[in-house]
Amino acid sequence: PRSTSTFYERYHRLEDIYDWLNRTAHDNPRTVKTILVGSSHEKRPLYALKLSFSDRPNRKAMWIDCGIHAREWISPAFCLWFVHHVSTVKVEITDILNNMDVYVLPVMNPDGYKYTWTTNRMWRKNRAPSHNPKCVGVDLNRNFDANWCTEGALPYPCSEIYCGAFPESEPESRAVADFLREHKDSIQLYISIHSYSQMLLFPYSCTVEEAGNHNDLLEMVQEAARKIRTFYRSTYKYGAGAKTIYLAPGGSDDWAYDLGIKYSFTFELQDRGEYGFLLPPSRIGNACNEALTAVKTIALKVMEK
Ligand code: ING
Ligand code: ZN
Repeated sequence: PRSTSTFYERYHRLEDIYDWLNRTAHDNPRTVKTILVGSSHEKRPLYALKLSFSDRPNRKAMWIDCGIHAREWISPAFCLWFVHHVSTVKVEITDILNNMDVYVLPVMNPDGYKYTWTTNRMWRKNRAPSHNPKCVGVDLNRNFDANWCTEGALPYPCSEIYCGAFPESEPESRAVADFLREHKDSIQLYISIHSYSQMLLFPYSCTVEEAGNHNDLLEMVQEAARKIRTFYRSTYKYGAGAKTIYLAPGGSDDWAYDLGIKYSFTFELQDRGEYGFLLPPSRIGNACNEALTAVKTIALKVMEK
């Protein structure tokens, strides 16, 4: 086995991810652009990359966000892995990029991510203060306007699943929601990357009701899970969020779905609990390749629709 790991097989502190963003845009001026979509509670910029192999305006597009939850380090690692994979041009991904632009937000919760490197590795929420100085942070994946703050979220700032004062109360979730609203006519596919538990989820998580195109969505994740099993011998569960993982209102994928992005997913990457959020760097490559297989499989199926 190789003893050295590449940049993409390591976890990176926030400053290094910002440097990487700049470098990536600078080194690929024709295909990669940085977009400032907003800023965090502590005023850190939220940068997305737009990957495009064409100058035609109003192209179809997909959106991927990572790092909504601070401690899920494999998630930003995947966004970097994905951008690297796309910009070093592999065959199937070219088919996808020839048909759609891709927006990638590598760290949706930079304040929380920073905090996991400096202070508390297991931090989940953002870093917004509340009226109680002991209780900090809103769960950004409970802050979207999808059955907001009903069962599966809590209205208490001390809770790990605090929904915030009102839907989109947080600058991080509002920035993403604003961007998706502005681009909803072009964006056909939304994917949010989390960990852990190896699941490919789709709406709804905020209710046990079935989405209108449930069978389409099911077929897509089923095929993706099948490919992951074949190529990597890993098992991924799949299905509607509420029935596969747990009831959880205010999630980004449910909100994006109701906005009109009818192919909307949340992936839970490795592992199934052995290391949990502390997935060793030696597993980054495998975890990211599995997720990449799922993204490609689903994007190709969306293109056929
Ligand atoms: N899981 C997600 C969470 O926010 C989820 C599950 C998916 C909730 C889709 C809502 C919508 O709890 C993790 N690991 O964060
Ligand atoms: Zn998460």
